[in-house]
Amino acid sequence: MNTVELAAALDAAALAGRALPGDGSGPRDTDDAYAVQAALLARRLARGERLTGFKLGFTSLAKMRQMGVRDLIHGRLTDRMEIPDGGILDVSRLIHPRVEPEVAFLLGDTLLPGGDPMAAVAAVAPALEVIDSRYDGFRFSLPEVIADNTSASGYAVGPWSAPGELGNLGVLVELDGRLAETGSTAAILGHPVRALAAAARLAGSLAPGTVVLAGAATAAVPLPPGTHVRAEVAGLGTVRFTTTTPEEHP
Ligand code: OOG
Ligand code: MG
Repeated sequence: MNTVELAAALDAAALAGRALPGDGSGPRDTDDAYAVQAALLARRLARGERLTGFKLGFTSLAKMRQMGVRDLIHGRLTDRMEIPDGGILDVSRLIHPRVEPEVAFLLGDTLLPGGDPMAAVAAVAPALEVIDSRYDGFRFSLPEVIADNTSASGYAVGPWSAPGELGNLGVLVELDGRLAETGSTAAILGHPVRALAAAARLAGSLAPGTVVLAGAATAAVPLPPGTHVRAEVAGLGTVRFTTTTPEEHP
């Protein structure tokens, strides 16, 4: 398949909630893969979605180990992917969603490569990312996951606060009040600010108002229907949402 066909196939899989086989018919290399990702986002923007953010993936060893992939990847966030803090996530059209705890940065100024990336940051917040690979069994090559907008599906951001120390904050995720994963923001490239610097380098420039997700601090957790999810980042606060139950699905 060529770039346009691959983007269309990934888009259709996401809309239908049906996985594609990771059968090697995907993009050949990472350049190819980012071209597919761009074509996929262009389709969605043409349908009325609006870009809201930039995300990094595989910034922690926990995630690299879980997925068997070693390189930093990046994707885009849109307004349609926003989950209100304390709100409901409709999981009826998701394939095999997982959730992971993250740190979010809100840019107050243009973020450019070089210099102190925190100078561009207006606020920070605890965040939850929902990922849902459009590839069967969450198994993919590096080019495939890049083309698939790095498995991005949704994100919730907790209360924004003025940036303070971020280097080694305790992180936890609970499902229905049961502890599912614990970690530290130090798992994110040693310090989440390094993820921000990487975002600047990879994006070239990011506009004020952009949300940057630094990447998961722990492995991702399977996200069933009818579940209350809560993440806490020590010193930053809490973010939560609830997934719909099968009875609520049409
Ligand atoms: C890719 C997404 C990785 C992260 O935070 O590391 C990611 C995947 O795990 O399918 O979002
Ligand atoms: Mg993530």
